Amino acid sequence: MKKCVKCSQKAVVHLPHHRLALCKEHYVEWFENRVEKTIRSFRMFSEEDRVLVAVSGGKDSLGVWHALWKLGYIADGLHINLGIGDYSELSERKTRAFAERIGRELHVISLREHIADIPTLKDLQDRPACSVCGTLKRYYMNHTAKKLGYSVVITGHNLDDECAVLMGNVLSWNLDYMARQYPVLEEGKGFVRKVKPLCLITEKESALYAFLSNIDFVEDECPYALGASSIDYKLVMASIEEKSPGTKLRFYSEFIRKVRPMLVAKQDVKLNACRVCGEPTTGDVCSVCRLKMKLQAQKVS
Ligand code: Q46
Ligand code: ZN
Ligand code: ZN
Repeated sequence: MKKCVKCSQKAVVHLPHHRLALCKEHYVEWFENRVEKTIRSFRMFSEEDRVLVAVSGGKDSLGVWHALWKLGYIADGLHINLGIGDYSELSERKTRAFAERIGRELHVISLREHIADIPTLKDLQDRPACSVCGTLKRYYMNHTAKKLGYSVVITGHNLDDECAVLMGNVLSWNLDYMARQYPVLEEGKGFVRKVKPLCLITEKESALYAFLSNIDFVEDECPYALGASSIDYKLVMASIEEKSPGTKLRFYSEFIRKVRPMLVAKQDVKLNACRVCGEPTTGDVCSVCRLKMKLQAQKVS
């Protein structure tokens, strides 16, 4: 029987890549310390910032909100209801219940009221649901945070998510996207700052924290998640990790340390304010306003 390295009680968690065995209480403490250290080492935000957590109802976003609450940070939540049938209804319900449990304010917006639900937009666009969904989530996170006076948006992206994105970008050598992959996306040019305090925490570690903290999260995957290429990349990374613990952490953190600084120096993206809504865009009218126009044209015809 493995013993906790901190207190010698029975260990419930074994983290081979950190060479750690921990009991429940010390695992929760380890996780929260790691979140705190990540926030500090990347200077994600300070006490003057007003912080908004983007919460989907899944383990990662509710977990990071819970950890921030335990660490004494004041952070409110933002839930975007995507209008994906029962999945979205359950996600909103669990997010509302969690906000009540920790006594923090939750803002809820519905895509159906702002533009249209994801199934409708997916049909309109003939693009994968996740691509239009990702664009809209980024847009409304930024737009809502600015409107409500928050200076920082926190997302629950974990190490597995970051590795999958990095692998996708490496496989197509998308240097512009690689240059933008960092745990902190600075504010400016119409964007609020966006940060990822779970970027050094694996999906398994995050799930375990949620479970041990009795967080009631949505366990079902979004029905559109199947078939996303990120799932294939995650499976590949998982099998390498199994044989060589620590590979994910090395792949991501060494990219951040060694490769990204070389790419950033070459980046120069010009952004304008969208002619219709004022949000940042590389063109004249942003992709969300173009989507709205397309929807309007479809209604008229
Ligand atoms: S919610 Fe949206 Fe995800 Fe569903 S449609 Fe794809 S991106 S899978 S995190
Ligand atoms: Zn212990
Ligand atoms: Zn616009």
